Amino acid sequence: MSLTPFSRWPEAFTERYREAGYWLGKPLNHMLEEQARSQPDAIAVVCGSRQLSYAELDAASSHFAQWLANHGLGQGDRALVQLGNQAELYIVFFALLKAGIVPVNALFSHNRIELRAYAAQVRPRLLIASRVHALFAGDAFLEELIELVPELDTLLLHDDDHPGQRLANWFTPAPATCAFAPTPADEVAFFQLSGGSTGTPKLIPRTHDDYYYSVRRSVELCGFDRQTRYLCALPAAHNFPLSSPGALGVFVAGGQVVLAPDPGPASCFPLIARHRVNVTALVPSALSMWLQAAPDHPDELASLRLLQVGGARLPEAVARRVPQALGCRLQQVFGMAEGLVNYTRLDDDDEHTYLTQGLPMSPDDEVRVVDRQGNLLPAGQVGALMTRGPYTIRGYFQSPEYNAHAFDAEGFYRSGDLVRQREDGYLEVVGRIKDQINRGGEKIAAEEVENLLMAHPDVTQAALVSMPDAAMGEKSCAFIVSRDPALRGIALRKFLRSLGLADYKLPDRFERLDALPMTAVGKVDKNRLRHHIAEQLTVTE
Ligand code: OOB
Repeated sequence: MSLTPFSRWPEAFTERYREAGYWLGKPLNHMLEEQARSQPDAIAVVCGSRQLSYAELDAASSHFAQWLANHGLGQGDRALVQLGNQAELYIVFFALLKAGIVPVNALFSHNRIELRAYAAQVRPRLLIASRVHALFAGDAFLEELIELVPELDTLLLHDDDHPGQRLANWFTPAPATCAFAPTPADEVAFFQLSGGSTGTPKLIPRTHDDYYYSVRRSVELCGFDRQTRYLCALPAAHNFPLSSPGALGVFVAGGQVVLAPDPGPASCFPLIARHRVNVTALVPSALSMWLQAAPDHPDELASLRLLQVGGARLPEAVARRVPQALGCRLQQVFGMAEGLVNYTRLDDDDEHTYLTQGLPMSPDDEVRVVDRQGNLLPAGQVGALMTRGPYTIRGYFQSPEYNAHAFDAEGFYRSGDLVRQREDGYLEVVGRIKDQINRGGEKIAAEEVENLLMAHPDVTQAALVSMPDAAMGEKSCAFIVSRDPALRGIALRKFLRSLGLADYKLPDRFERLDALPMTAVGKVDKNRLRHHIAEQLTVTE
């Protein structure tokens, strides 16, 4: 059975990262086993009225791993998982790691198009999904997936209304008939999802070694310990609440994860008060909602000590309001599922905390800021960010052509962000060159939506650009050239929905043009389109 292929780090780097103590040669489930040994009865996860101790989380995931092994699944197999913010997500994640099965954790907001794209790439033998999700309420989409991936032979559906299909049934002891083991630590453990800028979403292979290091280093920098009570309010499978330091950081430190169904104040504030939560992570658009709601809830946030904000640009004025309004410290986090994560440090002065997006977390993170020709720029100048290091991938999964320009010959990843690096190494994110919309932290690849719009029989040209939005930071606007003068935005939204595109990728606004403006080199002039819509918004406001 062959393991999941990926672009490895060259030998010299591998040796260096091992010698430096970054890569331990231990699988990610090691963190859980350590806690189950040293403090079995401590609460690891709180989810609604349920609580799971470390011993319970460890046992449930081992039982499920055994069940999977008994069913002939193990090393070399891959799984497609779609679960929301619930304890099962962690049990399933650790079970798959223990059994050596490599999962893709799709977001709960993902729809047919995204799941089909992931399934087509990883060819899963196992699907774990929820009947609560509209996609899996009936069997039509399951059949579609099986047609696409005939090797998909084990389907586990989480359904609280039907006891036979409760995932919990697989978390109870199974007869130990088959052996199971995680993949070797320097092999792929699971896939992260990229925001991407291309037609099909790219998958990010993360090894145990690199991911475990990024989590341990994050824990160190963010001061997580056994007293940490972390509210997971963002989608739990996303890299930020999973690993920066996120839930895995809490498990490394031996603290407690409290799951929230969504990041809204109405869900989160009562949970913070009830479980005396002291740290959480938000995207800037959620923070704005919290700042609005906080004055009406003076006591509920009393336990909060640290608020991490990242995923999208945080305006300085909003950043500065955090301590007063929420009674806690702010930490800015600028990260990417491909690897590199930057943090402002807990003892940074106001200038760094409010004006920068932090410093790379590892001494071995290599950062370059380059001009259009790829020349290195001196500190203080704005350019494109490139990076490599002990937890930054060397290539996307099975994408040789795309990798050829996403990575340079020395293995540096081109993140597509425009940054300024200060003399002291701190980064400021000032913009982006990748063709992406960052809608309140959710990333939309322009090309993916444009291709789908062009599939409409009456659309001849389409361009998706960002437009400013007070609540979300950015929203998306689709410029359309159509042969049918009566074609409406509402019909196009309906069309995209019928294709099965995730809701957050549906354009927020449509504009009709007779032709798209072009640049001198014959590309669609998106700068002009962005200016056009921004101006129109100022006029109408
Ligand atoms: C996080 O990861 P992704 O993969 O969803 O998105 C990465 C991209 C970055 O390349 C950048 O364009 C943007 O999101 N971004 C920020 C930012 N943090 C991320 N832009 C401005 N300011 C920030 N603070 O978003 C992610 C992964 C781990 C930790 C935190 C965020």
